[in-house]
Amino acid sequence: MGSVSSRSHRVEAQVVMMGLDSAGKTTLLYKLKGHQLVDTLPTVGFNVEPLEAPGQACLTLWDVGGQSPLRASWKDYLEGTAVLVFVLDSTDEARLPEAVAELTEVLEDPHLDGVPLLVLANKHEAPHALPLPEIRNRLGLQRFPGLCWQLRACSALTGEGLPEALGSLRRLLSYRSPRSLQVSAGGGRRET
Ligand SMILES: Nc1nc2c(ncn2[C@@H]2O[C@H](COP(=O)(O)OP(=O)(O)OP(=O)(O)O)[C@@H](O)[C@H]2O)c(=O)[nH]1
Ligand SMILES: [Mg+2]
Repeated sequence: MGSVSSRSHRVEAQVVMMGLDSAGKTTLLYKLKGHQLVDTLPTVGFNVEPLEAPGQACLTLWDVGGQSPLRASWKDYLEGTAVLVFVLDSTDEARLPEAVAELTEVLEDPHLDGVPLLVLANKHEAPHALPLPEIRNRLGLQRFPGLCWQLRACSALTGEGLPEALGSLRRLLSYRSPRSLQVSAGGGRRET
């Protein structure tokens, strides 16, 4: 994978999307691309698409399959990552601990040193979705004091929350320099 480069105010960045199988990553990718909603199949390997995002970023969005046997290869996608997007299924309380454990393992990879994290609590339109504050508590991301992160609720099905998620992505892309960061009350870090 290529690395982030900045050319006359335009940022080209690799954004890698991970999460347990069935969290909704491929559905999100298609929705963000403006495609018709289609029935997805579990992703074997990855999908990759260029993505026009608000601001001056030109993103390449990687959607990496989340089935259990595929997770060992997640580390192969991390080099050159500008922002990690971790997608959760907000309706799957039973597998939330598994998702947190997988996220924790990914965050320990040295390729993610200084790389911001966007957690998307997907399927939030569902009536039995876990509330965002509960997801925030159960993520326990304060265990990673140097980590710059944001949590957003969204629905790949309805599109709810996706403009805000893209806004967060844009902000996180600009938070890459550790010297420009400070701890914010919201749990993550923000630009000075
Ligand atoms: N209710 C609801 N269902 C969703 C949403 N996003 C995805 N789904 C459904 O969740 C199922 C899995 O979606 P995928 O996009 O294939 O999940 P994935 O994360 O790509 O799964 P893997 O490729 O196996 O890692 C599909 O039936 C989707 O229709 C959402 O926002 N709300
Ligand atoms: Mg998929």
